[in-house]
Parts: sequence; structure tokens; C-alpha cells
Amino acid sequence: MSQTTANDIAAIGATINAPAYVKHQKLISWIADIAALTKPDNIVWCDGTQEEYDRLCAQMVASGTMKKLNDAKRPNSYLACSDPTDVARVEDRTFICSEKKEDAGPTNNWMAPAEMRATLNPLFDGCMKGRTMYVVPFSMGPLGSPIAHIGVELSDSPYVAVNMRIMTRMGKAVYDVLGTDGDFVPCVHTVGAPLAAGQQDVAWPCNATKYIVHYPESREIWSFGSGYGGNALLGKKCFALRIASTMGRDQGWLAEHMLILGVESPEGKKHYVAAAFPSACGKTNFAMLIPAIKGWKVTTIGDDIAWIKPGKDGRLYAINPEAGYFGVAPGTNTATNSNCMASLTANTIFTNVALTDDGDVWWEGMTKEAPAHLIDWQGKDWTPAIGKETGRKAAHPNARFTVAATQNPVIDAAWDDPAGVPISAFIFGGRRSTTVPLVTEARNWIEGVYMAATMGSETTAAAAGQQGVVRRDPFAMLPFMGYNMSDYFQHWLDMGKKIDAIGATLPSIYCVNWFRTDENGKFVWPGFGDNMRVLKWMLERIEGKANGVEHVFGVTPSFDDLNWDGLEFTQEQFNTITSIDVTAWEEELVLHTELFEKLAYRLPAELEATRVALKNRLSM
Ligand code: SAT
Ligand code: MN
Repeated sequence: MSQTTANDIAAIGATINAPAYVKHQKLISWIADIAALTKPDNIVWCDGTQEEYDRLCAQMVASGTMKKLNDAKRPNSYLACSDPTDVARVEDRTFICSEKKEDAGPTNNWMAPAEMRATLNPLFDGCMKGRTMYVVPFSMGPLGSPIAHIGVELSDSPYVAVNMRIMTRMGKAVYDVLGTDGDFVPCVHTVGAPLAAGQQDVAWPCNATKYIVHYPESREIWSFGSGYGGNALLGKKCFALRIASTMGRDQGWLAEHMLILGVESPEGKKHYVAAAFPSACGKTNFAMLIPAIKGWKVTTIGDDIAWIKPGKDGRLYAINPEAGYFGVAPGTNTATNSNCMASLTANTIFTNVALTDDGDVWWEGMTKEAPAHLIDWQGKDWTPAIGKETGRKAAHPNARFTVAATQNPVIDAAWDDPAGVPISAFIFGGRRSTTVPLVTEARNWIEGVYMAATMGSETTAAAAGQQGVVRRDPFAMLPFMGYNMSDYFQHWLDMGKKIDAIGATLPSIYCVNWFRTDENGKFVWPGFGDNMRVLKWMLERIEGKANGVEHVFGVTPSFDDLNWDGLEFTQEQFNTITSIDVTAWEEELVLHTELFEKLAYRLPAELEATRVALKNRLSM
């Protein structure tokens, strides 16, 4: 085969209209290859400017994909309503295509790369006919940060292009960082709905066949058939978690499904913590919480994903690779998250919420009473009476907002710091109506990894499928792991060992559960701003200032160890959410065993040893 020369590249660049500022030959020939395969009518090179954003939004308003909201109510904001079959991530259509099946592990769908490529090739062939291909260059993390990485998404969805501008650092400046030969993760996305000549488009094109495919070895992402959220905004779960987790394993860092927040005490002492919860368990609320205790301040670094690398001092430093929030709208209101509501007053894209008669948005839980009339997320008339009669929701339970992080009134001053922020604690939490107590501190790193590895949570609307059943969700990473789960546990254990070996301080690890219910199925813990009481205890533990009681799993506060200023909460209520029911825990440990049996191949011995020790302590 002959070498491609600079002249050839110039010619290739010209056929795909590459702007002069794109100087990366490999990138140009990759884009040319994808254009030749997908056969779009046009190529638009996104520069990330406001003008471009406004133009694409106006174009989507004209085509019926989006509605512009009333500027007097919600300036520069839009509503997009998806096809009713395209409303959440599709985990059963998500694949990790490593060369060896065991490298994807038992928790992932796997297909051999060659077989998957043979499957996808005919689907992608001509898939963009009649459409425009948008070239979307983006940085996950502050441009040029040593913790950041670059991706380029080719998509035939203008909805993806505008959402990526909010969710990532997207635009021309990325090419400066890339230079002539910088690394990037190639991401190909199509809604999978080519248009024949003269064929009328629909408001939300998509395909009943869906594939969300990752090739961890070549670090590629191919997504077919969905225009929604994590299936289509490939910088998010696909890159920042699935591909990045494999990069982290290979390069000695961590890509985690974690929010990052800053907490400042009344004395001005500041800590950063990172917390993992499964999708739709209140991460955005926690990341923006308004402390119920006077004098404390919480600020946001990120609400969904953390990239964490060891710094020169050996401590772990984290960045938020994203630049915006793609949060769940239903349930959000000025009482549960007023910072979030303040973020959404302008410049926001809403997806699958309801439209009010005066051109604003509404969702379940936004106000106590629903407006008298709405157009629901499927474009149908909706009134409270209709809702009551049919059980139909005005907004889809997984309806979302997309908003820039900079609109958050409590954004942390360091949120964009390329160096990241030092992490003092990791928090792991699930949605559990029983069994798991309010808060437990791990006595050591291995116990903490065990807690995270055995996390369980009742399922929510963020993923297609049955809701409300407990599933094991290790590290809240189950749907987002790019490699073998057991190897990932090992990676966490190894990171701990390495940091310990150089004498640097490891973050403390906590397990929390805000969701325990009473005999009537009502949440006992008030949650939201009152979670500050738990945070305060954690930070004071880290500083050696707070007491706790040791029990079978670790250390928990007694009633008197928490601050109760301004909250009526009885010792009895406290017992309801902290008690350890031995029988329930024996059953829980059986489920841990089931998980470990499933993950037995390459499961670190330390974890099974921890389980055995736990079981022995429990039966003492
Ligand atoms: O993956 S999404 O970004 O669509 C939402 C989520 O599951 O957290
Ligand atoms: Mn998430």
C-alpha cells in the first residue's frame, strides 16, 4: 500500500470541506472515511460559537424537532420531545467489544469486534443519506488539562450538536489542543434514519434497531438508532465512563460515575468529596445541596462524572470532565433543589417535559398543583383530570434538562481548574428502602472497596426496563463499565496500595442510604439539605473531631454524634434508618455471594475474604 502524502490529505480535506484550522491528518482521513461510509448530503464543521448554536436551534424549531419557549418566561430555551420509544439509555443494546470476552466481563454485553463490525457496517452504510453530518470536536475536562482528553463526534443529529456544546467544551479551540497529531477518541453517531430524495423528515428521527458499541482496545464508539441522552451524547457515558474507565485502567487513574462537591465549614476549612449513586438517585440534588446547618457551604464541581488522577503529592485529584448538567427534571423544584431551578431559568434545553399554555415548561413535582392545561411530552392535551383518569404523566419520568454548569449559582471556584481538586472522601450510595443504614464509614480501603463493590439499588426510569427492583450496581458503574468488573475492583485495590505505599493520604470511604422507608413506605430521612448533617460528620471524622460507634460493617454515628439544629428528628426515627437487622443482612450477604459467584473469574481474593469476615462478625 502506498503512503498517503500531504497532497493526498489536502485533496481529502477538500472533498470533505475541512476548514484550514483543522491540521490533523489522521482526523481528516477518518472523517473522510466515515463520510464515504455514511454518505451524508452535507458536512458541517461545528465551531462551538453562540451564533452556530442559535442557528442550529432555529433550524430545529423550523423542522419541528424543538419548540422555542416563551422568551419572557424562559429566555433562549427550547423543548424537544422525543419519539416515545426513544426516552432512555438502552442497556441491553449496549456492547463492549473487546477482543476477548473475559475482558468485557460477565456484566457487559459482548460481541467480538470483527463480528460487530460486520454487523454494523451495513447499518452505517448510507445511514446519513439526506442528512447533514456534524463534526463535533470536544474536550472532556478543561482544555489542555493533564487530566482531560479529547473526542470528536460525527453525528447526523443537530440536537446532539447543540447538547454537546452545553455538555462539553466543544468547538474550534479543541483543534489547537489536538494540533497535527494529538490523541482523540473517534465517536460515530447516527439516528439511523436516512432520507430518500424528497422524503419528509419526522420531528425525532430514530430507528427501532439500536446499537451502542464500544471498542475499548481501539477506543472507538459507534452508536446507531437513538437520539437520546447517554445513547447519543457520546462524550458522556460512552466516552467519559466506558472508554475512559479502560484508559484509566491502562494509565493508572479512575473514571467514575461520581459527582464532586466542595464543602466549607463555618471556620473556612474546605474539603472536596466525590460521591457515586446510580442514575436518578438524586446526584444533581446532592451536588447542589443547600446545607440545613448554618454556616456550612456546599459548592459544585460536577454532578455526574469524575476523572481522578494521582497528583505529584500522591493524593487523588479530580476534575469534572463535563461542562453541563443533563439532569432529571421530574421531582426538581425550589424546595428539593432551588439552585438547580435557578440554573434553569434561561439558556436551557428541555427534553420530554410538558409545555404550558404560556409557552413555558412543567413537570411532575415542579409545583404542588399542576397547571389547568398542558401539552404533554407526547404532544397530547393534558389536564389534572386526564392525568388522574389515565395515569398518564405530563412529563416523561426520565425527562431531562441540559444546562451549562456556569449557570449553577453555587458552582465551585475551582470547577474549571485544570489541576483538579484533592478528594478527601468517597461516598457510595444506593436507593434502598430497607437494610442499608444511613451512613457507615469503612475502617480501611479494602472494606471501602467492598462496600462499593456490593452496592445495590432499586432501579429507576433512567434506564429502559423494570423499575423498583434491587439490582447490584457496583460503584454505580454497572451500566458504564468498559471492562471486566473484577479487574476494575482490582484496579481500585491497586490504586489504594500504590497511594498507601508512598505514604500519601487515601480518601476515607463512606456508604450512605438516604432512602430507607417506614412501615407505610414513606421516606424517614428528610434528605436534600439535611444530608449536610451526614456530610458534616464525615468531614469531622476525617479531621479526627467526631465520634462514631464501631459495628460489624464499619463505623456509624450515634444519635448524639450528628448535629440536629433546626430539625425535629427523634432517636426513634434515627433507629429506624440506622438499625441493622441481622436476618435482613444475612439475606443481603447471600446476594453479595451471588454477585461474587457471577464475578468469580479474576475476583480479587481480598473481597471474598472481607465477605467471610463480615459474615463471621454478623453471626457472633
Ligand atoms: O445516560 S444518560 O445521560 O442518558 C442519563 C443517565 O442515565 O444518567
Ligand atoms: Mn449518571
